[in-house]
Amino acid sequence: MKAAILYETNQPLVIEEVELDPPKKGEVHVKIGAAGVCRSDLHFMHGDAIIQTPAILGHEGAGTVLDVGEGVTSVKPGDDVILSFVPNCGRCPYCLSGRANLCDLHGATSGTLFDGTNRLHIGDQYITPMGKVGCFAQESVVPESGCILLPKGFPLPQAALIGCSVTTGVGAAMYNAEIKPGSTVAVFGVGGVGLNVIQGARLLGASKIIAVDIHQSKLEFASKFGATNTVDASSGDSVAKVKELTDGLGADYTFEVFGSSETVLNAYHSVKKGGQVIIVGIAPITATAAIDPVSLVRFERTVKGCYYGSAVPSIDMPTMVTLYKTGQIDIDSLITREYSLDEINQAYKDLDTTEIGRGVITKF
Ligand code: CND
Ligand code: ZN
Repeated sequence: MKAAILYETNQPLVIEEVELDPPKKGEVHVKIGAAGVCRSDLHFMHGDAIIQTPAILGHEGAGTVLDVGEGVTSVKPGDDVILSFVPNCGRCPYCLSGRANLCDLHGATSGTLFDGTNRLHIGDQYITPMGKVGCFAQESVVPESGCILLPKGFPLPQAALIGCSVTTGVGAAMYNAEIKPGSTVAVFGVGGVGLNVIQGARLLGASKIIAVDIHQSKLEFASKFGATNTVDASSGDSVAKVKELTDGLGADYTFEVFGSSETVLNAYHSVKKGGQVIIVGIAPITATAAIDPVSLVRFERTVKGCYYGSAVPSIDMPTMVTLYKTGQIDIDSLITREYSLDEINQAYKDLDTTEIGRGVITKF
């Protein structure tokens, strides 16, 4: 089958034929139908995050089950599924305490499937599937717990986005921050994930939702998803502007959804006393952010990390499906560009420019 392979950082992905072994016990063979263009993949391409190469990136995907390994009971050939990039073991302390997004076994076996081996190779050379998904490919073999069953006929591009940006963004507002109705929110970075934080905040009844970005086109687009105010961070002091829009207090909740020291600090300094700062963006591995402990204490601020929307994929992704089907979240308008797998390098160039919304690979 055909896949886009990362051999070296800062080099284009290479489209190549790859061998995919059949699913083993507890695994599922999926034909990829759609794969979202998320910034997390770009971090690996730039060397801002580390993955064993060669690797197949792509963690925001959906597809159709082709075949199942021994013991698989929750899906069968022909079923459409969302792929979770944190398949979970169901037995570790995190899974057992309702925090499947932090599954220990998933972390301990990162770079391989749960049994420590890989199904992807070119000859003797094994290839790493990002997040046990690796959906920048025609097919993938994933753990059963990485397959979230979809209702019949659900569109796969929209399903793919539920596989990361929707659950990550809406989940950050809903499950991590648990935004209270009437409160004020500022979102730093309104790309694919940030727009979903905005629609999550709107859904939970935030009274003011301030979109902060460096591109005017992105700020205008954010209004479609519920942003009530915008701050252009490309000029001037975005912290001062957020404060001005919140009666000098700062917002009740600020979300960092780009991934840099600068935006983390801006989100921190824009939150009001007693407020919450939720960090969603993945900063480069070498990044640090110097937060002064005195303001943390005296202003009783809370800084929280949020991975995968603090969601339990098997329970909360079906909730996202329902929110979409009932018109409470808009995924259709998020999808602004469609590509073929062959165009993947262009798709990532577009992500890094002023293009609004989310790109999705729909032709493999
Ligand atoms: P995308 O590139 O679509 O959005 C990032 C946005 O940030 C863009 O609109 C930029 O213009 C904007 N931006 C850049 N610099 C600034 C700045 N100084 N101030 C304000 N805005 C700025 O990326 P994405 O939405 O796909 O991903 C966003 C981050 O979220 C990224 O770091 C990604 O790796 C991370 C993420 C995290 C998780 C998780 O589980 N926590 C899951 N998926 C993605
Ligand atoms: Zn993502």
